[in-house]
Amino acid sequence: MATSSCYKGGCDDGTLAEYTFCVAFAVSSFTIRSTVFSYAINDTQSNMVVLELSVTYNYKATTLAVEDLYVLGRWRRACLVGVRGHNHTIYLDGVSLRSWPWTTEPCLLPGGALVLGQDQDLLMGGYSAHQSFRGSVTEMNIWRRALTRRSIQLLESCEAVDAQAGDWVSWGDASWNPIGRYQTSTTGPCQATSDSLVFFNIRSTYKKATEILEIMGLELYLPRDQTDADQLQEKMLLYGNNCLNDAMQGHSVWIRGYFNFSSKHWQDAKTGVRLAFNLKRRKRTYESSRGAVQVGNKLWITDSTGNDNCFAGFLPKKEPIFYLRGMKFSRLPGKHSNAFILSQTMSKYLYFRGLQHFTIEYNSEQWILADKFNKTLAVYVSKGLPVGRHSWIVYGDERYGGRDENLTLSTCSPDHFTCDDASCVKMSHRCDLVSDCKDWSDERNCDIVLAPPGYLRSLPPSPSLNINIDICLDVIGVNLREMKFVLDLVLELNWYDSHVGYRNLRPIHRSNIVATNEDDCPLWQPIVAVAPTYSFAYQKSSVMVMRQADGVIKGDDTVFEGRENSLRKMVQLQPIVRCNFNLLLFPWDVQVCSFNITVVNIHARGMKFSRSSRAVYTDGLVLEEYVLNNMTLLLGKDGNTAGIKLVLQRRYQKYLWNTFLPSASLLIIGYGTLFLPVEPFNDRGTMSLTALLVLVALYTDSLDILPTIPYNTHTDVWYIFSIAFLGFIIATHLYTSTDPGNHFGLNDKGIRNPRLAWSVQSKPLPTTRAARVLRYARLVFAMTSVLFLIFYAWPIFACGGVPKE
Ligand SMILES: [Ca+2]
Repeated sequence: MATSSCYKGGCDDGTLAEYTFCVAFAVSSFTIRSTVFSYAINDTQSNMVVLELSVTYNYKATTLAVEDLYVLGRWRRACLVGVRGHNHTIYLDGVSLRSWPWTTEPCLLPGGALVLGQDQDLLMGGYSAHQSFRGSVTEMNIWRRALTRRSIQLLESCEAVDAQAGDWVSWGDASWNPIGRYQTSTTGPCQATSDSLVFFNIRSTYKKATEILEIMGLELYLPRDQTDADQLQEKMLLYGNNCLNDAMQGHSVWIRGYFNFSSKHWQDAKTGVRLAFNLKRRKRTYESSRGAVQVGNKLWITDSTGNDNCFAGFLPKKEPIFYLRGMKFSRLPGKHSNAFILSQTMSKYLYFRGLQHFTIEYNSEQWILADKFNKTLAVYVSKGLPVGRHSWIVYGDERYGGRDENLTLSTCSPDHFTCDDASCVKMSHRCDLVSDCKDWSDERNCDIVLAPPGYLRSLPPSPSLNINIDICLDVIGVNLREMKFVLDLVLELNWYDSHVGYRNLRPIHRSNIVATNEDDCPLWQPIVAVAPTYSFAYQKSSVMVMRQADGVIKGDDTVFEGRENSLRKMVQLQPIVRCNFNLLLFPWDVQVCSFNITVVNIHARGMKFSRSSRAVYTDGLVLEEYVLNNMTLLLGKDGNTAGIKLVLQRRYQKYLWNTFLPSASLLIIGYGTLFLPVEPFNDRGTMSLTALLVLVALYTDSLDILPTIPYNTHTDVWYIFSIAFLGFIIATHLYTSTDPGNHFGLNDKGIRNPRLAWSVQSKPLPTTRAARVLRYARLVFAMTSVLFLIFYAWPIFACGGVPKE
């Protein structure tokens, strides 16, 4: 590619203005690098362009995802196209793999050499066997122009016969001087593929045959001409010992065609297209349901699709790759060593040709996986096909002989699950509670937990475990007399168990249930108790896994790490919590109640509750007597204990209406008697006495709602004051009484007569004096009330109702 003068489309500095380089190649076996081509220049750096198992360009070891570049024997065509000032683009099989700008990263400097089949770092840098290409190379052409994408696709489709020769270097015209061992051949990407027919010595219905072939990436065979039909017949006679059919007087095989009696032609059963040639038909051919044809002695007839016949498949040009998976200890070292291509020749019935020297061959009713030294690695005993999930005898260490292992052989890509019948479903559909495989195998073995052998579920996962606890509280009952609460607690505990893994977690965590019962859980889980009652009563729990990180596909499952995906236990429990009420300020009291939630099956030192733990309660939670004012979560000194402090404010409004308002009214009535006329005494005395009696009755009633306590509450104080207040009013009335039976009366001079004090007064007291006493009494009682109210209300406001602890 060295240029010293300008050419059409060239330029002064010697670089190409436009170029296209194409080569077709097929790998026959691999070396370490298996370089297809490289461009060497005279500097110390690496190649500018290398196409090998990975594709590297411009010094940078950029690996392009060319997975099936590895398929042995498959023809590929690589093209490198450059336009100065624009891009270099590399194509594989007509598809653009990667582009990079010409200007910023110059490529194909002048003075270099394009080397086929070698990675040559330096111009004339010698050859290395482990970097050599082993396979076929053809149609290497170089153009002085950039072929369009369409032209490259035409090359790929083998349609552009005229345009195949390069206008600068032409494969057909150039003289070549090959070095090393080689041989010339006439095959190429545009020559007809030789063995695309695969015959199966297995009898099945027409429908089943098409299904088996579809799963294997093949189509039911349809002869294109008499040669194809003869080849099918030949293979059937060679391998089809199961295909002898008495009714047909010979071998029988399904093909994808049928005889149309109206047009008197054979037709493609799939597309309905008339075949280019007519198969020889047996005389007694009868009209039958369309879709199937049989052959015996080279004569063809239609057959009922419900009958069992052998079948043949058509291998597409891009052969399906089968992967053998599931070996516990890989006996297939190296990348792509588990990849195989289905093959059949006249000397070998079905066999799977490995991309790296391994083979799976059928031999006396068993399938044998062998390495290149013909050493048996695994055996599957069956007359049927080895595709799908089967129990193989895997030979590892010879001392122990074979061991049964479930292996899969299918065309499924690594992100797909292989159903038992070898069909593929997306890995995200594995264990998603919908059957996607026809045999439901994607929903089998869906246990979530992967615990290592010897896992102890009684042992906490870590000596220093961090548990996040979220508490949601509701109170469903209060017993005021016994000072007990019945709580409804919903606890959400989250922790990580790094010893275990999980399989096929679903995005919705509710579906990842590990256990719905404490006894069934295969993993360690925190067991909680509420102290001080240690009540386990009415407890329900479930454990689930939260999918928080992405999983890794391992074999048949997507595996998630225990240290990245937390476990969650939901516990609903209804403990009865006792709370020692301080009723000194009743009904203005505020109660503080506490209880603890303890994880009992872990060492207190080892555990701690996470700082992000929370406690919430139903907003505006109103209990019978109280309003829940506040709830605090206290993460205690003992790591495994979380304290809950509740602040309950008594709803005193009720007492205002049924205690204080009536009693205050009675006080006002009693006080009002001081304003009544002095005469008659009966009115004042009766009224105040009645008020006193009603007050006492009220007080007695109020005692019933409270527990028995050894001290007086604020309500008691109120009542005692009220009773005393009324008592003194009555006493005042008695004192001022003019009733003759009043022994406390005063004489007409207003001086107590000791002799007459206990005797009946014949003359009433002068009104003026009694009125004066009552006037003083009004003042004294009013002042006493005000003073009492001040002293009564002071602790309520001063302490906010919370008793000092
Ligand atoms: Ca599914």
